[in-house]
Amino acid sequence: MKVEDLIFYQIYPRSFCDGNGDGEGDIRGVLSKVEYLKTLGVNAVWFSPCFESPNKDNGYDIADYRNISPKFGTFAEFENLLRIFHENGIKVVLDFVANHTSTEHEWFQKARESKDNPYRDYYIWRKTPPNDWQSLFGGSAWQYDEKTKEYYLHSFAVEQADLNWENPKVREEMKAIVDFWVDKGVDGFRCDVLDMISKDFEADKNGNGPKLHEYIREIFGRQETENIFTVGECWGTTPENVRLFCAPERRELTTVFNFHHLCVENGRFNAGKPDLREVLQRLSYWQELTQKLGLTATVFLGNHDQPRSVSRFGDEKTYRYESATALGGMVLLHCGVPFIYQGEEIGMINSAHTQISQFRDIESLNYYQANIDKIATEELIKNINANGRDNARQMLPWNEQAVKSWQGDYAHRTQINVEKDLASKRSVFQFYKKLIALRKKYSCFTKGEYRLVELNENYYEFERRYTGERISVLFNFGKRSVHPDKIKGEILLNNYETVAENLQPYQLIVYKNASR
Ligand code: ISL
Repeated sequence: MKVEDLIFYQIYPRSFCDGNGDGEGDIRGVLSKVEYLKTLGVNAVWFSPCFESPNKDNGYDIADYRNISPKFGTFAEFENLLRIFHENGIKVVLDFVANHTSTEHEWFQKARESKDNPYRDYYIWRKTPPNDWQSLFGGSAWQYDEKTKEYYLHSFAVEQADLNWENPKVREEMKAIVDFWVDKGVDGFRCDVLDMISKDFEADKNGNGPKLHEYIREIFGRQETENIFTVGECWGTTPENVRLFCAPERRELTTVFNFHHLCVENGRFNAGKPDLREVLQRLSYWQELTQKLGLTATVFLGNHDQPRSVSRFGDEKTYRYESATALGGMVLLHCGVPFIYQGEEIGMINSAHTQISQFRDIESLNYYQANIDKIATEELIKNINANGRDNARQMLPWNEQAVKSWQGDYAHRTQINVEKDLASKRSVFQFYKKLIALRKKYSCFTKGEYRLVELNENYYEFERRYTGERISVLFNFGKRSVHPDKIKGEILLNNYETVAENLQPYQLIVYKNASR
């Protein structure tokens, strides 16, 4: 399968489907939903980490890279899952967490035993903190370790120690892990915070260091990894380093997740509504740029770290169906590899918690603790409800029956669940299915050129062209109706039943060979 034909669906294993009723997702659950994924039409799945982990950061703190978490299932069950996915034409991409391990990983357990332990240099130790780097989850990134009286670096939780990629042994270990899974038959990797593996102490930067590209080539530029798909999670992307990561002749990555279009809020926990126009403007900029450079882009509006896109960019109250479907159109009709995050296909919205005890995520809990004396509790809860990572981690509601869940049950379950959506006349799932079918039918979506036609306060129009095909996508992203110039053409898709003179709130229309 060619890269441009891939249509991804991200599964967050702990919250996708619980097959044994213990309140956590598992392989049995995933396998019961293969038909669901096939019906939707996706042909690739990215699994967030499903390895052994104490779950301080939900699996992003890996204790054993070669073992499946017993909560998720056995190794044999995983191999079976892989086989079944492949038989059904679905590629499987795993999460590769290369910047850090859990402090429960045996490398770290040994490293912390003594300064001369052979594993000591697998991590980054200093007598005193050499800088004031902060953990992305709050507080200093340097943690004092009593036993050997030195500090180790942890860019995330205290229990996630950063690996020392300067050490060739670490790079050998990482290559062996990649090869282990490639040998098992997985089709690729999503690489967690990949741009952080090379540090730059001199320039005082915890990432994008001078050896970054060299390290990536060392791992993924080999014959063993020639045919796999790789996507690097890279927050600090610039047009120049995106070219370096993705130019095929450099043998680094297939593509990257860059986050410019999602960094539109003023600060991490700001409850204000972001400006969708700004999001689309940035998305459009990166579309044009990757196209100009001949690189593969990714397109996504959510993942397991982001609030629900409908709540964030759409209107979850009055126009949930319209905004969910139109945002789906933004993900599936642009240029590059689309990633649907679980639950988007039924228009899931943010949860509305009222108490801090309902949140689970370490980032949100740390934010709460750090601000409890400065900001009123209601305000803190409002901010976490709007921006916290638990929003994306609610158990996917398959039907309206309440379930036991490590997250607590989804607050909107009776209004929003798969069964109800599928039975509805206004089914978000059915619209996603149509979007995917459209993407598969017209090569201009997979191979075609992207051209921005118009972007103003609440109206976005772009065109995709390939040989004789020309398709226009019109999106009114405001709550007012807008009146684009009269347009004629064959309507391929419309998230309203009618086409009035004005585009209705969150209306998305796709025209073939439109003319004015
Ligand atoms: O989630 C965030 C807020 O939007 C980020 O700060 C996040 O930590 C960053 O996107 C890096 O994410 C990745 O690495 C983390 C892990 O917690 C995230 O779930 C993962 O996607 C550490 O492994």
